[in-house]
Amino acid sequence: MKNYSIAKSRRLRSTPYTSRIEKQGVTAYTVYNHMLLPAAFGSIEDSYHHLKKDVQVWDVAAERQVEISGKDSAKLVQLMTCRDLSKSKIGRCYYCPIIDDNGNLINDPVILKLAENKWWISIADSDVIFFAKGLATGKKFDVKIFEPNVDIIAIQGPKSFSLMEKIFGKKITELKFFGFDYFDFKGTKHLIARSGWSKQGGFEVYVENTKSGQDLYDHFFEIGLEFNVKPGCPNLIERIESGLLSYGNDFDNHDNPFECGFEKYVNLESDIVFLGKEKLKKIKSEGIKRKLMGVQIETKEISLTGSVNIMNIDGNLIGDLRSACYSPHFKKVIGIAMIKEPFCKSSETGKLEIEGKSLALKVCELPFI
Ligand code: THG
Repeated sequence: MKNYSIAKSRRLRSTPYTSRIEKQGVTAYTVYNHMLLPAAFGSIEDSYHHLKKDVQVWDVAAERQVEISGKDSAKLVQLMTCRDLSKSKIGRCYYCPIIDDNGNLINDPVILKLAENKWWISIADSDVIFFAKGLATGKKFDVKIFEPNVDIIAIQGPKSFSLMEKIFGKKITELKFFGFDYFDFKGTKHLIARSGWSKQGGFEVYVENTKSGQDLYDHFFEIGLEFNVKPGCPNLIERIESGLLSYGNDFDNHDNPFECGFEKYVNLESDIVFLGKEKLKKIKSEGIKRKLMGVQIETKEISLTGSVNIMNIDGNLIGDLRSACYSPHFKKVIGIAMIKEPFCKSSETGKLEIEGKSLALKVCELPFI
């Protein structure tokens, strides 16, 4: 397949680390929240092996924040998500489906509770800020909503703990998963969370002071030499094997949280008020008609640019493939697909056609590993 370069412009925002990753050899970009998000530093498979063994530093500034503050901020944040945040604590992150009035997904951010009346919604790729502003206006809520200058650096991989300890001290290793606190780097405080879009362990630094963040970015590579640190980015193979879902790829505004395996983040029993609650109750009582599943495909390479229909032996449509990659672990292509009932069960078989070739596949549970 021919590759094309990306045409940069003001609309396609750079990050404070763009010049650095370009010196370090970024080879592909994707666009996320109207911003450059690195997608490869050479071979994705080499990067996958390195991420599972050592430590990587990622420019994930494209994970933008929607800051909501003010008297009605907790009410507005709760109105947007089906996850019960009534017992949420300051200093914690919460993975929260954002739901519209049809009970469909708008985004799947990490929400940080910074203070009783101050929240950051760390968004996936859709314009949550306009949804929030529309709701606030309609409901006459007393809130302030804007996108702050926050540019996340993620430190991911098993050696991220040693690297972070060397820079920030022992205290950082005591952070619990999805907890955050403030840590000093050369006189500047940074919010650091134990989180990140890989299952290899790691941290995310929410950089507000750009200059200090850039110094810290460089410092990671000086201090990290002994841990074989490398620049990286969210890795397609690692995230599919781990079952980390991607808004816009695996699901979008045509899908509901039950279909996407988010039921543990849906709270219909408590008396919280959120958009789409009645719709979700109805969907739950009627039962879903399709679900995101894993698939294993009998081939060694794939490159998806959109959905691909999945048929069964009788030639009936049973679902669509939404993401896929070659998995070094399974030694075949694996993918994430929306599969219709009654076909969404392990060991169901099917086929799909790519570039005129018919490939056999097997349905399986998520996550793969
Ligand atoms: N970090 C931050 N912001 C983000 C992402 C991130 N915004 C965009 C995107 N990623 C949002 N999507 C996800 C998807 C999964 C997770 C985080 C963000 C995740 N899930 C864990 C899991 O599935 O095991 C834990 C979920 C839980 O609390 O149960 O980490 O990566 N800042």
